Amino acid sequence: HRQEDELRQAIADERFEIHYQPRYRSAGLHIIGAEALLRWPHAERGLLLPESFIPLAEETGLIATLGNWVLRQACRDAVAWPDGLVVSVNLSPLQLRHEQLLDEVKAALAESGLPASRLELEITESALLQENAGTLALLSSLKALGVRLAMDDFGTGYSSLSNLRTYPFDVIKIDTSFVGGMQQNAEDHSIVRALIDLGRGLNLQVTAEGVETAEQLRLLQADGCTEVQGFHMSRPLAADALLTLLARRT
Ligand code: G
Ligand code: G
Ligand code: MN
Ligand code: NA
Repeated sequence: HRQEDELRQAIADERFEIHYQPRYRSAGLHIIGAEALLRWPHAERGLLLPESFIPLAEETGLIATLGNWVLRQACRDAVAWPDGLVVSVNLSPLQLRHEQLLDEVKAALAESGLPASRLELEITESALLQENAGTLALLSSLKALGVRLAMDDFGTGYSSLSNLRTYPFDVIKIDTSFVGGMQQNAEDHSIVRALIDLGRGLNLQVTAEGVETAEQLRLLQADGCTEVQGFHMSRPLAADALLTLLARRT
C-alpha cells in the first residue's frame, strides 16, 4: 500500500501539475484551445506521466478526488487565457459512473467563472462500453450546461459508430496512432480520411492528434481536417509557458 498512501498524500497536498498542449485551427494555425494533461512531479522519480499513476488512482477510487482537482484547476487556469479558448479535460471512465460529476463540473465553472462553452470534456469509448441510461442522461445534462463533449482516441479500442449517434458529442479526436502512420501507410491515411469525412457528415469537429511532421500537417489540411494538435506545433507546456506563448500570439 506504499504507493497508494503516497498517491493519497500527493492528492491531499495538491502536488500535481497540469501541462497544456495547444490545439490549433488547421487553417492558419491559430490556437483555439489546449488539452489538460496531468503530471506528478515526484521527489525521487521525476516528472511522472499519467500512465504511471492513473491506473492506481482508478483501482483505488482516488481518481474521483484527483479528477475533480484537475477539473477545478484546469478551469481556473483557462480563465486567464484569451476569451474563446477552450480547455479540454480528460475524464476517466470511472468519473462517468459517479453521480456527483455533474455537480462538480457546475462547481468548477461557477468558482472559476469560466463559461461552460470554454470547457470540453474528453471521453474515451471504453467509458461507453456498457449501454447505460445513466451515462446518456449524464452526458445530456453536461451538454445542457453548455459544456463541449469530445470523443477521445477515436478509432481505437472499442469503437462503435453507434456511440456517435447515441451520445451528444461535439468533437472527434483522431487517435495519434493513425496520424503517426498516415505518411508511410496508405491504410492509416485512408482511415484518417474516412474519420474526417465521418465527422463532416455528422456535423462534428475533427481534431487530429499526434501531428509530428510538416507533411502530416499538410496532408491533414488537404484532407479537410479542421483542427490539429501535436508535437510539430507544440508539446504540452507548463501553465505559465502556455500563457507566455498566448501573449506572444495575441
Ligand atoms: O501526455 P500524456 O502522457 O499525458 O497522456 C497520457 C494519457 O493520460 C492520455 O491517454 C490522457 O488521456 C491521459 N490523461 C492525461 N491527463 C489526464 C487526466 O487528468 N485524467 C485522466 N483520467 N487521464 C488523463
Ligand atoms: O488523451 P489522449 O490519449 O489523447 O492523450 C494524448 C497523448 O498524446 C498524451 O500522452 C500526449 O502527450 C501525447 N501526444 C501529444 N502530441 C503528440 C505527438 O505529436 N506525438 C505523440 N506520439 N504523442 C503525442
Ligand atoms: Mn485526450
Ligand atoms: Na486522443
